[in-house]
Amino acid sequence: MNFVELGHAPFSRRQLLVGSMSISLALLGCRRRRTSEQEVVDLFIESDGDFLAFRPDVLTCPAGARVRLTFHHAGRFLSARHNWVLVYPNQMEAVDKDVEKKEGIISEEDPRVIAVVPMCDKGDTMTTQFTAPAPGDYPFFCSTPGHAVDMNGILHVTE
Ligand SMILES: [Cu+2]
Repeated sequence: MNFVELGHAPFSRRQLLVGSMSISLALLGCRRRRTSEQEVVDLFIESDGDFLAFRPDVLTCPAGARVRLTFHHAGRFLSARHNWVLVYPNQMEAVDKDVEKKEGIISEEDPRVIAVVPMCDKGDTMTTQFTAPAPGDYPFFCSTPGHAVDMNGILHVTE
């Protein structure tokens, strides 16, 4: 009994090692492939000078893409702050109303929110990254109290 156990122990340990090594290699391979296959899309949007509007007000990207969105506050005279908030369909009014008394500061933990560029002062440029959701039209807006009604647009996510 003792002899058999001794004889088998090193062999099964080696098998185990080889087994776990190939599993971790497979995982690594998967992860690497997924990252390189994920399309990266750079989007740029700014405030329309001192107007309460985005320029452009329609953005497009493919579903599943890694989006790097840069927002620029292009105001030159007015000191109102702007941000860029992307939400799920039909959530703009509710999210906007909820932050009305918090100077428009959005929590990234809010499940209705897909992505947020923090509040920008005149001349600021900020970037956010997110994975584009399923195909559809997603509203974006500025959550500075009173801005969303004019300062909004659509992210058009294609197949
Ligand atoms: Cu604004």
